[in-house]
Amino acid sequence: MEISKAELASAAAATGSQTQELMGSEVLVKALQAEGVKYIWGYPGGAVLYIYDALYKQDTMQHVLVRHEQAAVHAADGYARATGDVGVALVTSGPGLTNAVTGIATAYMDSIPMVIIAGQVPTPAIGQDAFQECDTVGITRPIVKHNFLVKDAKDIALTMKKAFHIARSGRPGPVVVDIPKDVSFKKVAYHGYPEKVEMRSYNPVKKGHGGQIRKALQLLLGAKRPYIYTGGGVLLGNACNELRTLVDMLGYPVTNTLMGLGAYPASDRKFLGMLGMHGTIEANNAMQNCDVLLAVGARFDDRVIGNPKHFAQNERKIIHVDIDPSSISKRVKVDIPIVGDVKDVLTELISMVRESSTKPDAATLADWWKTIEGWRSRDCLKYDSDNKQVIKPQKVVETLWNMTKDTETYICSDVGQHQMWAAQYYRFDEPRRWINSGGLGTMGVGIPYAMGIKLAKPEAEVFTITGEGSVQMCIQELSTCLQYNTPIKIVSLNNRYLGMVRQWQEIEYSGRYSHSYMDALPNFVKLAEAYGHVGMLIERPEDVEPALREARKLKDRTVFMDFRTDPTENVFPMVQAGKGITEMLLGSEDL
Ligand SMILES: Cc1cc2nc3c(=O)[nH]c(=O)nc-3n(C[C@H](O)[C@H](O)[C@H](O)COP(=O)(O)OP(=O)(O)OC[C@H]3O[C@@H](n4cnc5c(N)ncnc54)[C@H](O)[C@@H]3O)c2cc1C
Ligand SMILES: Cc1ncc(C[n+]2csc(CCOP(=O)(O)OP(=O)(O)O)c2C)c(N)n1
Ligand SMILES: [Mg+2]
Repeated sequence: MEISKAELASAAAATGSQTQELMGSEVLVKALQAEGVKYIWGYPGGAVLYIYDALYKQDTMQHVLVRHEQAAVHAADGYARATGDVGVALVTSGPGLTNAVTGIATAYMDSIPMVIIAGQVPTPAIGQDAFQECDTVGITRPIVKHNFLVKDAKDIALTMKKAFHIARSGRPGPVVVDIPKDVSFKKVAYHGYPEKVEMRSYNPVKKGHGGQIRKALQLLLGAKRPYIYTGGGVLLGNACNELRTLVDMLGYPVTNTLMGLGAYPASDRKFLGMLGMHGTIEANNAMQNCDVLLAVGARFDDRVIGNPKHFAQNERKIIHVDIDPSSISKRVKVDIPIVGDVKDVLTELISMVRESSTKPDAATLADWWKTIEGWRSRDCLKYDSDNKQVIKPQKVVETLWNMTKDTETYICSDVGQHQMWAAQYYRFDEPRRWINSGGLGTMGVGIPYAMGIKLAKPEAEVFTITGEGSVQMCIQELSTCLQYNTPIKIVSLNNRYLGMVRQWQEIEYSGRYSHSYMDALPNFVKLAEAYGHVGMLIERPEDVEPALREARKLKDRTVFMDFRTDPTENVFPMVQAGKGITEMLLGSEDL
């Protein structure tokens, strides 16, 4: 649904100062309108019926009725990741909320700005084991940035203002607002949406400490083997241009985490690829062997540094820029902490580099690059790309990349081997085009992420790279895709295995494939057709490109492509559990 400017203006007028007598649910709708919300993904139930009634009476926001609350949160989360706006989901009390928990935890682990509105039983019934009651605040406390239980309708407007502010400021994250049914029903005087919000105990720092940034500059300019390691924080803080400028000025090598892909253009020579468990040799070796590491909006995840003792064997000075002080020195000891917003800090660093009379030593840097090029020449992502017998999963991703690299394309993924191949073989040159679950690693996000994004970006092509295991976890959303005309393209790398589990069992459990083979898979072509979409079965390597081309031509249709891929293919490089990041398996010859 296209929302006209006039409609948006009328929503904004909701912030006017005239006092109105409104129900709590109507105040909630005004608050959402004033926050500029365009889409809400949700599912109704008894506790939210007044809210749904208020939604019925407005037409500036589109509500999307999903088929499972988990998908409502994932879709709103995907929308938030692609646009940078706060994603909004609405669920009922009890099972509605518990179904949403996986989605909330997924967003929390990746620091995604969201507001989740949950219905609650009426206030007098709370604690009475009422029908569809659950302790929403208690259940969600460990997986939210913050949560609220609104006990009085007069508090709704300010609570919503706080919820949006908390969700999008500082280190972003999901905020749950729990609204009892009587609160949504009660009438209150509405004086307009608050313009400002102040919370004494919540004041995230934006500007980094000038002295610390200067110290960082000195370290960086004096480095012999510098390395810039960046993560999801650069995307969340919209600082990709600043990162690019800094890297160009310094000429230093740069890497991204899985969550940071696209923060720096992958096709640039200074980019060494993703680092970590399935990172490239050059990215991991540079991480281990650098003497000055600039970490920007990245949190030294266990999948990135491998065995911490091995990581600590090499001495290096670490500068860590992060908006969340609790992220700093959490997993590794940092020499120069800089708490602040990545955009502000990089802007200041750039102007200091510009003004500085010291420049990086060209000869030393050239030596470092020579070492790196030596690592890069191993070409660790090489695979059997000419195989004519069986479809190699990497080939599907690479073909897709070649076809779509010059168009506005969003690539979502589920979780498993296919996710890693997508990260390794699709080269992300633009920010916010790679949408996946990193921290929680939630199977099932793929379809909801894609449909959330397609609604916001109707002109863009939206693909989900998935596996036959993951895709079944939210497959019911194919129905939502039809209802709301969000034509997405599903690239299923069907290896008939819970491949990532099978890979671990092959490597770490001596080939004891305990419950990782998926027998009795559905006929995905017929399934897609049953949902009103197009299904394709692709079994031969020579059919990969024509199938993708055909699917892209069907612009207005959701297409499910069931690629039968090599069931025994593994993701390499791989750092095994307990190993250091340079102790990589590079291929089956290492097993
Ligand atoms: C199967 C599987 C395999 C994986 N393998 C890998 C792998 O090989 N390599 C890899 O990298 N990951 C891998 N991951 C992902 C991994 O689990 C983590 O999710 C990821 O490494 C974390 O990325 P990040 O450090 O960029 O942090 P994020 O989770 O993106 O956190 C962002 C950081 O930036 C900070 N921040 C946010 N906003 C700002 C701002 N405005 N200014 C400053 N700071 C800000 C936050 O406080 C936080 O510390 C894998 C996941 C799965 C499911
Ligand atoms: C909800 C959930 N359950 C279990 C897991 C553990 N897990 C990680 S990858 C994986 C296998 C995924 O299989 P599939 O979707 O077919 O992808 P493949 O690895 O074969 O590409 C499993 C079970 C998970 N990440 N999420
Ligand atoms: Mg599989």
